[in-house]
Amino acid sequence: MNRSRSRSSQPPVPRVTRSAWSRLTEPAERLDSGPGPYGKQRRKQTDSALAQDLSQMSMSGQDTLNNSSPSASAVKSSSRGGLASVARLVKLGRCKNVVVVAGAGVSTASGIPDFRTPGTGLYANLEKYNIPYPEAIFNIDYFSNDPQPFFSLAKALYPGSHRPNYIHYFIRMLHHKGLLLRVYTQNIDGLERLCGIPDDKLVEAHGSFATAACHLCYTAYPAEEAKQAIMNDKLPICTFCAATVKPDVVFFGEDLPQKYFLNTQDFPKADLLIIMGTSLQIEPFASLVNTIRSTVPRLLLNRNAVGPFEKVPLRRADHMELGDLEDTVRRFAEMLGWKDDIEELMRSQETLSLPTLISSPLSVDQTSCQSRGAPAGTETSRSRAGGQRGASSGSGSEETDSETDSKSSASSSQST
Ligand code: CNA
Repeated sequence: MNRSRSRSSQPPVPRVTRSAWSRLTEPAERLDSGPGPYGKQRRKQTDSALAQDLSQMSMSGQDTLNNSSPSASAVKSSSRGGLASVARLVKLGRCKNVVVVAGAGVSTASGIPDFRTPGTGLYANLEKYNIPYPEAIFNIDYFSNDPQPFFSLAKALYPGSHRPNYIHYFIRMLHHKGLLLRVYTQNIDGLERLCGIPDDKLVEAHGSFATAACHLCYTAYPAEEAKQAIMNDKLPICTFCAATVKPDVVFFGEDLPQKYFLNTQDFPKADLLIIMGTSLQIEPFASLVNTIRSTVPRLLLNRNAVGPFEKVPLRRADHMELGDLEDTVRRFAEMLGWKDDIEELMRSQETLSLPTLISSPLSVDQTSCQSRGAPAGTETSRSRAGGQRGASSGSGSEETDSETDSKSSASSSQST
């Protein structure tokens, strides 16, 4: 992706840069991370404070996992029926413009570790990358100086070795039912595309591996060639200026893709916001959830309370369901009466579309075992969730659900 060139050929848009923030900051203050004098000041502080932020974040991450603390149990008890209440609203036809905000927790059931889960998160396992602090691996200035840590990590994250899980297909079912206005994902694993969510319904806010460009002059570079170089421990080099090429994953200090700005149209229109598997610690993405109208229900599905859901009492339209995301989403699907539909959708995608995108597909039953780490050959009651597997590239399904074609094309005309 050539962000510089796209800026010159298109109408100017506000510049929003990805940054990390301290969870000790109040949500209202977080809005200052965008353009403007306060945002500028925060951005200046951010890089120099990254190392300090790290200790603040890991401390608070452990706090929120500790459900025995008074605040955690108070928050949990105020979730007002969570799933069931929201399922009722959906069934009553009150939610027809659903926005989903997703994070790395959506893909852990596919075998991809998140960032901050203690023990298994990537940040807890970074010694091997030889970096001074975890965020350095996604810091553009650090990359400019030494791209090796990111490339080592990229080898594990490149799309093609993992497959979508039940949660991805639940999001696609929202689209299939004509209810999905947009999914905003921070994930860079491409699994939303791979499960068949059409491009016009998807905002990959932190970029993806689907394109690549020089990190200095932004000259586009063939993504497949970049992948081959990185996989073979070689540096992809810009043919124009000889600087290092990187996949168009958004680093701290880089602009978010222009498509991200669809949020200014979508969030005022939304009638339900579902927040899934994110710690809401990366700005400006985290503040998106605060831009929805206060009367619109927000549903948090996560292992622990995050962002505005850490406050007691919850906002009156807020609901949350804490626990394993895949379990929660399966229960939600059952309440909605979508269980069979999702299984059918998964079956058809796994047998018809995925094999053309990923080599040597597993059978549906094999994938359900893999996704939860069950021993080989063990049948589980869970249906057809995806899992980790060896594979080649996966660029995403072209398939669009026919019954929502009209809605898709209507919204794609808004897309940039
Ligand atoms: P994060 O900060 O690691 O937070 C993940 C959140 O999900 C945490 O609150 C976890 O408790 C929760 N979680 C994890 N697994 C589960 C589960 N099984 N059930 C319920 N909750 C769960 O990740 P964020 O997405 O908030 O941070 C944003 C970063 C992470 C983005 O910039 C991504 O690029 C980056 N990332 C992406 C991937 C990916 O593409 N799959 C993987 C790792 C990191």
